[in-house]
Amino acid sequence: MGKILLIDPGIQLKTKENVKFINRGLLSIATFLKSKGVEVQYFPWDFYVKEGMSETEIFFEIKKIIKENDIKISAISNLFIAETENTLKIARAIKDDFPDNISVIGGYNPTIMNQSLIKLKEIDYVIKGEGERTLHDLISAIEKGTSDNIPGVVSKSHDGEEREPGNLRKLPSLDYSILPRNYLLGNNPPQINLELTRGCYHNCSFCSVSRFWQKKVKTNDPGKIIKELKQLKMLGYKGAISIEESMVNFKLREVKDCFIKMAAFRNDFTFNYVVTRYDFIDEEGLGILDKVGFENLIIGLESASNKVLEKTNKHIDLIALEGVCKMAKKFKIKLNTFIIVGLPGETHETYKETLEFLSRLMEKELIYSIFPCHFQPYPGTQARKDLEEIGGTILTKEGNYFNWLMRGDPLVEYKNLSAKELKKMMDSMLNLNKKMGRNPIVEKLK
Ligand code: B12
Repeated sequence: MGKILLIDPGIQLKTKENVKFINRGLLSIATFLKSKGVEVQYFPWDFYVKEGMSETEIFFEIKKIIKENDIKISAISNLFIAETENTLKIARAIKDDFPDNISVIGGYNPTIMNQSLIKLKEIDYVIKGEGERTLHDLISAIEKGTSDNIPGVVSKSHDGEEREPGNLRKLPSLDYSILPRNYLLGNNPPQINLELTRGCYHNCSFCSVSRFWQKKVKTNDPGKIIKELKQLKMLGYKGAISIEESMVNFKLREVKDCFIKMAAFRNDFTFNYVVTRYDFIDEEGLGILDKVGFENLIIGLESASNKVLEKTNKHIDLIALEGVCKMAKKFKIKLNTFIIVGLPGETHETYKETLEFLSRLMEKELIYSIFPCHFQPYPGTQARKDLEEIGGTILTKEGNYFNWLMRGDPLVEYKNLSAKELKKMMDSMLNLNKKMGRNPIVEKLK
């Protein structure tokens, strides 16, 4: 088997500072395959966009790589529903010129939508769930000519049984030297998310995570994280580091100790934000985050109406959450919250409750800024069922994947709340930030 091409279709987030992220899942797959002796080439679409290349020129570049390296398998990451259109466009362009090239896709959206995606002629295999071991098994089977009936793999003729996520600690620490040098080290380098855990114990109605990871939580070896930071420093990486995952619990000794070691790198990188749950934070943890130099802490609040929160199954106690905001005020790190506008069950009253709660906490300087997002009814989630049950309408087709982003227009509307009203709600959320003159994260990502 020759080289395998791993393609990151990039993220289309329109950001003022053109913030881009390394696709951690795809790099983990590349690292694992390399450790098993597979020759890999990593293609980050965003890098070529940043270089000012047009779409046609980028396709030309991909095809040149396939031709020159005689690549037989192209594996594309499709992490978000919002990037599916882009993913399929890439798969189609490759199939058009190289009909024998085998295309594989994996990530959140293909896992959930595998049965419809496998019907497309540009897709040969869909991998469900965690990708490292399954893609390696598929490659080995293709080599032997026995590629059917592999757990976790969907082919045109077979739907492989679900495969449990493996032991995260046994995967190698990421090898950043796989990435094109100019991408990792050039101007405006891509941001890096470190990974302390995979999966989630909770089962929030609007989220795809616990279903994807089969309600399991896998913890990483902190030693691997420190090894990654050492490699990044050695390579000369000068970008920003963040941690955004569902279950990183700053109350745990192992997590605290890992962050204490991270503080040794505070002058080497920018540590810009950490995302976690409000009930995973304590004073000691906040003090350690300050020592590392993290600028922002973001917690998922989603709504400040108990009626809406109950339906999300997120288990948030607003009084306890306010207590955490008070605790965080003693530290340098700024506390910000994610908010979802228009969750099923939202009414003018519930929205007013959320707005009042946020205004009050922002005025008291207990919340620095908010990060609102329109409700996105991902396929396979409970919130999507809730929306259908109350007669809500999805306004964008799944094919219009670019609409599934951030805070442009609402994706849904309800009998009691029109899209126009939801848009107005979003505007007043954003105004809360403006009024306080604080838009660090929102402005960056707008
Ligand atoms: C970090 C993160 C981001 C980061 C960086 C993403 C990146 N490029 O790495 C940023 C901030 C950019 C981001 C943005 C958004 N995100 Co986000 N993000 C995450 C988060 C928290 C972690 C992802 C991660 O790094 N996981 C760790 C790695 C190791 O796992 P992984 O990426 O899943 O990769 C594994 C598998 O997916 C699979 N796999 C992945 N690619 C491939 C490719 C192949 C070929 C194969 C075989 C397998 C495979 O194998 C990998 C290794 O096992 C997840 C939630 C979560 N806890 O997982 C949400 C999540 C992926 N995001 C989500 C969403 C919706 C968004 C936004 C649309 C947010 C918004 N509301 O607007 C934007 C979209 C940006 C855009 N398109 O422009 C959703 C996707 C839901 C869906 N069904 O589409 C998730 C699941 C959260 C949720 N709410 O449910 N996100």
